[in-house]
Amino acid sequence: MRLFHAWLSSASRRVRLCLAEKNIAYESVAVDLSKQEQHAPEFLAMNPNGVVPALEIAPGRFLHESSTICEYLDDTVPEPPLRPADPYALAQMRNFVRWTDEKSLPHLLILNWSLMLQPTAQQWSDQELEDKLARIPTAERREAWVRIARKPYTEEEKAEALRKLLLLVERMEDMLGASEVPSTWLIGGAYSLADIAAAPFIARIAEIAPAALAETAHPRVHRWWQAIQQRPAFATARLQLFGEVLQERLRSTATPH
Ligand SMILES: N[C@@H](CCC(=O)N[C@@H](CS)C(=O)NCC(=O)O)C(=O)O
Repeated sequence: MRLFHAWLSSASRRVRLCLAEKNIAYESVAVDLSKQEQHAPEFLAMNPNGVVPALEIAPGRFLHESSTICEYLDDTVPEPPLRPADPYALAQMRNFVRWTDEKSLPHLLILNWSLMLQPTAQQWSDQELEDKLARIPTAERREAWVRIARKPYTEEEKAEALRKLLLLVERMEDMLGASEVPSTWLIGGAYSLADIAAAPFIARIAEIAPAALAETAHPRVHRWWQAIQQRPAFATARLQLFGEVLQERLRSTATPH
């Protein structure tokens, strides 16, 4: 298998976590989002949405959408199982994953892109921007790139994005307190793709708003975050700290070469 991904991308991190839990060997192919490698025709042939990740499961056979990829991996490599057997719990799991896709990712995008992509994108000429936009397959992402290149998100918009991202912590605290039998994990009393879906967002919140994960603020999410970081797969999946990567990039661009 070959995974086309970006180290800091939440959707890619999910798939890496899933691959690591299942101990699946794969070739890692890093896609540079700041160079729009995800919009190149070769990449669009793998994922027509022009976003990472894409997984090559056999020569020339590709999957996209992190949640779909994770379910495929759980179907084809059943051990350890990462979905509840009970259909009701499974439906809850899927709804939660979808909720994070719709309600968490767009807000994290605003915060991450402002840091990672804006410095490069705002230097493009109008012609460069136009050429790049022409290769982006979805209107939603074209708009996001226009914002980053020409109309940077304001401090108010970023604060609002963080406020909305933090709703995930509230939701998880409720979910973790709702089950009749207390469990560390979100759905059905066992570690699942729901926990994997949330992990990249909570990892980012741990960096930008750590107080939200304090024991005094959200004790159940606090325990969940401690527990997920103890899993061997967490280290294997390399959810490096954003700040560290940013510093590293700044150092390498500052060094003449
Ligand atoms: N729903 C998709 C979201 C994928 C996604 O948004 N990927 C982002 C990184 S987390 C990306 O490739 N962004 C680059 C772009 O939009 O140009 C999934 O879960 O796979």
